[in-house]
Amino acid sequence: MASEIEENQRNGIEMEKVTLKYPKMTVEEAYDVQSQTIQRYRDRGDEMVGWKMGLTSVAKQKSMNVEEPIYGRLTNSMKLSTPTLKMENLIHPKVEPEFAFLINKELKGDQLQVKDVWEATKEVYPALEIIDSRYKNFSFTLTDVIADNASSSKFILGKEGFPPEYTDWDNVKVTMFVNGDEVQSGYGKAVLDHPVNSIIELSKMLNRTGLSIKPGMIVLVGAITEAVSVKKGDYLEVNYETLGQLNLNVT
Ligand code: OOG
Ligand code: MG
Repeated sequence: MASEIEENQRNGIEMEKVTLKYPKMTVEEAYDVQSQTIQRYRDRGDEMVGWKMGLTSVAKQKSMNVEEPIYGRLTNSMKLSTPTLKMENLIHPKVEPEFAFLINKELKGDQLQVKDVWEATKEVYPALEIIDSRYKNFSFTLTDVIADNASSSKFILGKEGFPPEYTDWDNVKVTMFVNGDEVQSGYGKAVLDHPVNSIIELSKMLNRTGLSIKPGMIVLVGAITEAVSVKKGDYLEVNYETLGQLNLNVT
């Protein structure tokens, strides 16, 4: 399953849900498939650079018909270094405004407090995630989406990161424009009431299999608004108030 998923991720090929063949797959097994998929990226010389949380808002869980948060793995090859998204090898990408935490001290366990997370956070960046489920119609069950690395495809960070005390992250308003029209807006609190809670939740989930957030890792905390479908020729501007703006050209 991992080799099929890895190939479809790499080439942007649509596939049937894996649960059609393996309806009894457990969450643990799905994370194992995810881990083995990313091992195949590593075998090709790619490197893991962090984690992403997904489905961290009730609205997002409802719209995807899944009832709990999930995590995925981020690799170097997913990181965009220029604000250009090539449609080549993508299926039906959607863009989400997020925050990315840059962690500089290991975070591990299911007992973390807010203070522990902030002590281990070097900077927070405004960020965009591009998700691209490999499943037809962007439709999946919990275990399907976990096996497909939580729909991870690409991500891009803002030019500048900010120290934890810079602002109240739950009250930052994010507004997304596509081709000049406002399409979505939301506040940081859409992410589990406060983006910092997403890191606590991630650490808890990782701890079930003895994993942790390592120094130097980036964590995408989850979408602040609904994800927006994009197509070739689109131009996105995403405004993060005093944190600045992120742009993306879809080519
Ligand atoms: C799952 C990934 C969702 C987020 O930030 O909520 C996600 C999906 O909706 O395909 O990345
Ligand atoms: Mg996301």
